[in-house]
Amino acid sequence: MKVSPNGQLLGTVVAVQANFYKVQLDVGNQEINFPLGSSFLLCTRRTRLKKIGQQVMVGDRVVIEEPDWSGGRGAIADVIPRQTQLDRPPIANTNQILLVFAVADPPLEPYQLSRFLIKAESTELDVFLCLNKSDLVSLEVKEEISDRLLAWGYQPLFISVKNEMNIDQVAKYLNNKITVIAGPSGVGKSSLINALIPNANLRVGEVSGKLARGRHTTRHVELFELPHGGLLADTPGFNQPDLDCTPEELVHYFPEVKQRLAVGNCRFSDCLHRDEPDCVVRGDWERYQHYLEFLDEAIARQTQLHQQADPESNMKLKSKGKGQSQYEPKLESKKYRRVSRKTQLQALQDLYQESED
Ligand SMILES: Nc1nc2c(ncn2[C@@H]2O[C@H](COP(=O)(O)OP(=O)(O)OP(=O)(O)O)[C@@H](O)[C@H]2O)c(=O)[nH]1
Ligand SMILES: [Mg+2]
Ligand SMILES: [Zn+2]
Repeated sequence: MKVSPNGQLLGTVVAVQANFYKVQLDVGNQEINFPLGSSFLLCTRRTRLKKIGQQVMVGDRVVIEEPDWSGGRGAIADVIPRQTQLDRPPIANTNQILLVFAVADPPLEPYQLSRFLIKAESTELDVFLCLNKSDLVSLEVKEEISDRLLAWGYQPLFISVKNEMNIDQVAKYLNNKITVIAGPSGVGKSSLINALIPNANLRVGEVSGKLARGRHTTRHVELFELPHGGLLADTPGFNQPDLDCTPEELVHYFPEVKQRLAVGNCRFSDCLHRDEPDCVVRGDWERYQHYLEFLDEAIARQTQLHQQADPESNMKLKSKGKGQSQYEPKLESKKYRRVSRKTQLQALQDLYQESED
């Protein structure tokens, strides 16, 4: 059992059930004998924390007092400041996103993959792409996919849960991190977690995202402990995540554009990379069409938001013909409001919300 330098007992909240917090204690060298044979304590939250409005969420690092080893109980006395925070699902201290797609069954759809990648990148957490069901396609097909994604700025890891291919590589990547899995329905997310964590026992082969549709209940979130350290959360699959970044932010979520912007600048600092002169982003790269489509969405959403918030909007939608429209400011000052990191993390939260709505 690891005890902090000043003698505190530390752990991580892995599940919240009513007013109880399941806390996994840090494993260290100072042994404390667990009569129950597990390193979990079921904890309550100290009144002091309630008084100061300190919430405790899954993923929180906490200080435990008054452990009752025989009863497996304890009390959370303090919450260590969070590194990151997602509200949907509520998970603190997430380090990275493991995006899982399948090479077949369901078929790999570039547009859908692109959407998930943009959504994941917009959280600003690290993104790692795994392509499952490699057992279903030939080496040539894998090479084709690999070349294509490399041009997008990604190096996917081909895996097969069925053939136990590269599962150890995934495990290595997850080591000692808090990871959230995302991806469409049926690609094998739950199967992968079961392969990584034999006692997770997640249900496989059901369309899990559909079950919660139409309800706004917060999904039960649980972090599963990886055999060699680290925690992993499953999410229900869904097929079309909403993008909610601003038009100006969007381009930054394309790694292949970062390369272009590293060697040159557009003439206008507020270039949206459509038909502006001297634009270094517009051009012959595969996902440019995706960019344009997502941009239209981002513009339409922003316009709608502003109209809702302020009927006498300071923004106006200007039609550019051919079904295109451009969002133009009447007042310069409001256009470039900084978007906080928290707002950006909201994007990942929406990954989950959509499966619940
Ligand atoms: N051929 C093949 N099938 C697989 C592989 N991994 C998983 N499957 C199958 O794919 C189906 C869907 O797997 P799940 O793990 O339930 O998929 P999921 O991503 O959790 O789906 P949702 O919970 O709906 O989001 C199941 O029938 C699995 O047996 C694989 O590597 N190869
Ligand atoms: Mg599942
Ligand atoms: Zn440009």
